[in-house]
Amino acid sequence: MNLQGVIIKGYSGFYYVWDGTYQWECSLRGKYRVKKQKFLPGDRVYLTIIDEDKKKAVIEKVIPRKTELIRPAIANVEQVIIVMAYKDPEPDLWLLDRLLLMAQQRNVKPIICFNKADLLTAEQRKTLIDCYVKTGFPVIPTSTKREWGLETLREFLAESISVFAGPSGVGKSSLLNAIEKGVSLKTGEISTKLSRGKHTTRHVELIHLTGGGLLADTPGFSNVFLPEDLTRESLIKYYPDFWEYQDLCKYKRCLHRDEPDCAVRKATERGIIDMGRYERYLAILEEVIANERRY
Ligand SMILES: Nc1nc2c(ncn2[C@@H]2O[C@H](COP(=O)(O)OP(=O)(O)O)[C@@H](O)[C@H]2O)c(=O)[nH]1
Ligand SMILES: [Mg+2]
Ligand SMILES: [Zn+2]
Repeated sequence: MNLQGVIIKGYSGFYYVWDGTYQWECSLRGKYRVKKQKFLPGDRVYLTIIDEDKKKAVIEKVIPRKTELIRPAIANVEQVIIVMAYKDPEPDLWLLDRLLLMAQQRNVKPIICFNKADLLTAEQRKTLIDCYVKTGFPVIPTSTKREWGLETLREFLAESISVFAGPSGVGKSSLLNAIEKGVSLKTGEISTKLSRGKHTTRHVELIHLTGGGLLADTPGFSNVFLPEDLTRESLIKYYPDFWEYQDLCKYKRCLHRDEPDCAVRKATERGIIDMGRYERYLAILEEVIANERRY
């Protein structure tokens, strides 16, 4: 074993591994072939070089996964870049809140990206993102048309394994192309498969960025199911913008719905907590309670 790297894709019996400088075409050591073990993009592996010039190697060992996303199937994802457009399409804040919840629940760091900043005035943009700035998660306004925010986004992507998420049409592929000039060739295959709508059979590929980091483009989700093990009391764990107030509620097990002396509701009435975030919290809470009854 003389090299360490990350699988960026599997393709017709080979795995392609990025070591930080070079890409290696790898086959599996016999014991893995026998076990018919499946490896995913994002898996960290040890290699033995077979042919230095042709960049061929064998995967000797796989480091246990820290996380595993199912759709897209990628191991060890550290960050999800949740992309919404300021406009065209209108931001889907219901989806955004669900994606924030899912990411945190799976120990993936969420980063919010509002794209198409060129379509709104500075003031209009501020109104939209203010409530998310309050969550404490990074919020990055971008425009691929004007090349705004790309350097900031690059900095967040360096060093990590990240995936894009968000509805289609918000500019995920455009962002990837803007961040990594000349990547369009590499993503061409993905785009054509996408346009045929075959999300599930599509092979997933991580792209190594010049500025560092690995990134996967995804077809985007429009519907996200809530995690089944979410309970009514645990929901607020995923609302950092509410935390300051929850300890001030009269009842220890306050769900911040209609309980007397609820500090979260009061903070909302005073405009400190964003009304929209709170209303969507209430709707998700109802859904969680309905799910609890079902199981
Ligand atoms: N005005 C504007 N349009 C953009 C921007 N980024 C992408 N678009 C356009 O939005 C459309 C959808 O972009 P695409 O990258 O395919 O979105 P995806 O479905 O999320 O991958 C395309 O027509 C892009 O040209 C932007 O920053 N500003
Ligand atoms: Mg796309
Ligand atoms: Zn409360």
